[in-house]
Amino acid sequence: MIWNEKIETMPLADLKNLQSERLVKLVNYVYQRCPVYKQKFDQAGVQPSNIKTIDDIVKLPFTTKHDMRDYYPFGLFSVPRTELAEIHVSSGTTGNPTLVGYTHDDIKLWGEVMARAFCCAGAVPDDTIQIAYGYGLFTGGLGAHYGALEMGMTIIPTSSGQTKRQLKIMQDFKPRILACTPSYCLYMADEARDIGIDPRSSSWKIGVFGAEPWSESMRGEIEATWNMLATDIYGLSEIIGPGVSQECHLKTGLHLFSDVFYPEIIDPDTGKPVAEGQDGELVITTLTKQGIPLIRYRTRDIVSMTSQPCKCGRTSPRTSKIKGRTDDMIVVRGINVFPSQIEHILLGIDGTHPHYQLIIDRQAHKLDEVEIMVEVDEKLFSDEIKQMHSLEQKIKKEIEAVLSIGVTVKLVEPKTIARSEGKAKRVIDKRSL
Ligand code: DLL
Repeated sequence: MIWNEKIETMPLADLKNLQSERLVKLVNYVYQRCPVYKQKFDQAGVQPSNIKTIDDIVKLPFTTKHDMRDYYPFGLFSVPRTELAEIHVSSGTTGNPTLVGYTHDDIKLWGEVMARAFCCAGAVPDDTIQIAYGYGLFTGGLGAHYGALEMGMTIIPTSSGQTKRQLKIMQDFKPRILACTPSYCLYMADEARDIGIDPRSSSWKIGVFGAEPWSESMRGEIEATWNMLATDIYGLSEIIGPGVSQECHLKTGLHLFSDVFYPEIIDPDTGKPVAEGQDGELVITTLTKQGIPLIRYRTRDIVSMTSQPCKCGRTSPRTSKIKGRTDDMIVVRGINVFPSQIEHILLGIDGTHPHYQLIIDRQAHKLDEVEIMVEVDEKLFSDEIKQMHSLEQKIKKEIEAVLSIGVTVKLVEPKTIARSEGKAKRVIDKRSL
């Protein structure tokens, strides 16, 4: 089922007209209401009257995470605080957190795009959904909630955590849809087995997983473990929260709701657009948001995009899964490393789990050292030292072949690496860079 048939299957030429119309309105709106945007436009030498179609968007300056922090708390807003219905905060590692706010219409928009996302994954209004994303300042729980409400599903708002209770609720109320982070979904499988529940017998048939990077191999593991369809949902607080893009059952890219979130893919170094299909940084303009509309916001997420039509009938462009972040990329001895590369390797090796952590350190005047902690099967762990050693060497060899740097691999018992009920922490960087 397609939630908003007219918009989601709109011919591309009509979609472009709609985007143009909305962009013209938006630039006038922010120029008049938000002094920060007025100043940014003036400095860039661009006036609202210069923007006539969506193709003119490249004339506008980018907005970055720094702007969100510099003008914290309300500097980037286009409405007075009294018009905000809700605010959310995403915590960063440094400086001010990122504050976002929604007018009542923005909340309606959030419900609309999340309803589109759930339908895209295969949910129908008669479904029951268990929402195990955290409720609170994180946008995952409430965003999913508004979408499920808009669709008319029956909502079980468990939030994250209390895993035994999540499993009991699943068994008692038999929800068909599960929404949570992919790592939490796998964590629940361990817990289920511990208390004698066979994950394959679960009522969850469709998962809407996101908020953190996860590989195709991890999808395979989740689908086989739980006997469900695992779909990817993407979003970020600054743009709306979850609901920017979502995979359909064909799993051939994430449909980006481009009538409201206009995407561009740029070279992060030059800021220039890359050719269709090439990897680059995703930049998004919120075409209809009122509270804190963002113009050409640099997400720092790396994707590729295609505008080829999808067999499901939706016409919006599709992005690949998130391939990394321009900032989460770790540079070790001058080599760019993405945690996802390591996850991919581990999932291809029998006996290992996608629970891993990279510990990066540097002794004074020495080279960076990378230690990779990997959880292995209980059985393997209790096996002979010789076997453990040979598995360690195998992992080491495969990782070194891909990364071209030496690493140390340490096999650890199942459940040694701290689990998260939200986003998993994959990298511990002890270097003081
Ligand atoms: O994580 C919103 C969200 C909630 C999305 C629930 C999906 C489901 P933030 O906390 O602001 O918002 O984090 C946004 O998380 O820029 C990506 O780097 C990463 N991210 C989100 N979804 C995915 C995904 C929410 N499906 C940041 N794959 C984004 C990979 C993702 N990374």
